[in-house]
Amino acid sequence: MLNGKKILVTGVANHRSIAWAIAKYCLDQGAQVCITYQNERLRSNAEKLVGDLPILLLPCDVSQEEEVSALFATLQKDWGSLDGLVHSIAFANKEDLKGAFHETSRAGFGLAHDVSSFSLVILSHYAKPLMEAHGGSIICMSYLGGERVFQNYNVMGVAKASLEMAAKYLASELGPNQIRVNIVSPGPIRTLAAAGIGGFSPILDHVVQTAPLRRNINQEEVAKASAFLLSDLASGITGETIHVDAGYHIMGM
Ligand code: 1JT
Repeated sequence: MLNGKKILVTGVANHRSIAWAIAKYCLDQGAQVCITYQNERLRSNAEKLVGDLPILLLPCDVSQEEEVSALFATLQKDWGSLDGLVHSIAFANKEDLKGAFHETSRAGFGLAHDVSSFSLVILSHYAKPLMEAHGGSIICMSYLGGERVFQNYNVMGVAKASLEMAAKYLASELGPNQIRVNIVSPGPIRTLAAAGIGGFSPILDHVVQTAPLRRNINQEEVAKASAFLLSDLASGITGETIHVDAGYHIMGM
């Protein structure tokens, strides 16, 4: 499905990461894959995951512009071009994911938006020159909390709304260069991001009771939808959101 495509995957923290499932699936589908790790602390983790798989491993903290430009300089040198970019990065302070949203600090609000939304803009900016000769596909991970209000999701919901609109402005602007930009919106999954959330189990249980498929979804299902959007099967699709959520988002009462 992705034979010969060169795909950059950001946001691999550990074996549970959505980004890791996407990287492995792309590799299985014949792509050349590069994953990034945020800092030295997470480097050995990433190295162990990669093991002897043919995956390129490079550092990139998206909050540091020099690291983003260095990453794409290396990809330009090693690969010469890029077909796919996967944005699977989000961060908010723990205290901003509970209690009252109106108590979010200016710094916490800025941090969540910088890491979770602006990072798509800066990565796309640097990816554009590597993609524009042959076109490309950019995807990002959102959550329904960016469209509807969920208790405790708070500042991340506002940051996901920002991420989704950033993806649509990018889709409009990069479309003339045959670069597509789409959004994947998974249902809740137990990953490192969810580990910090007190009371995550009731969220998963509620999906089982409510979603049309009466179950939760897993990382591999997100990876399959992502691979579709990265592939030429989705050549006519841009600015779109695919909910990989067992249908949860269609339900009212
Ligand atoms: C972050 C975290 C982004 C958790 C996230 C996230 N996107 C989805 N989740 C899981 C989640 C969390 C809550 C929720 C539903 C799903 C934590 C670290 C920062 C980035 O509430 C309905 C709170």
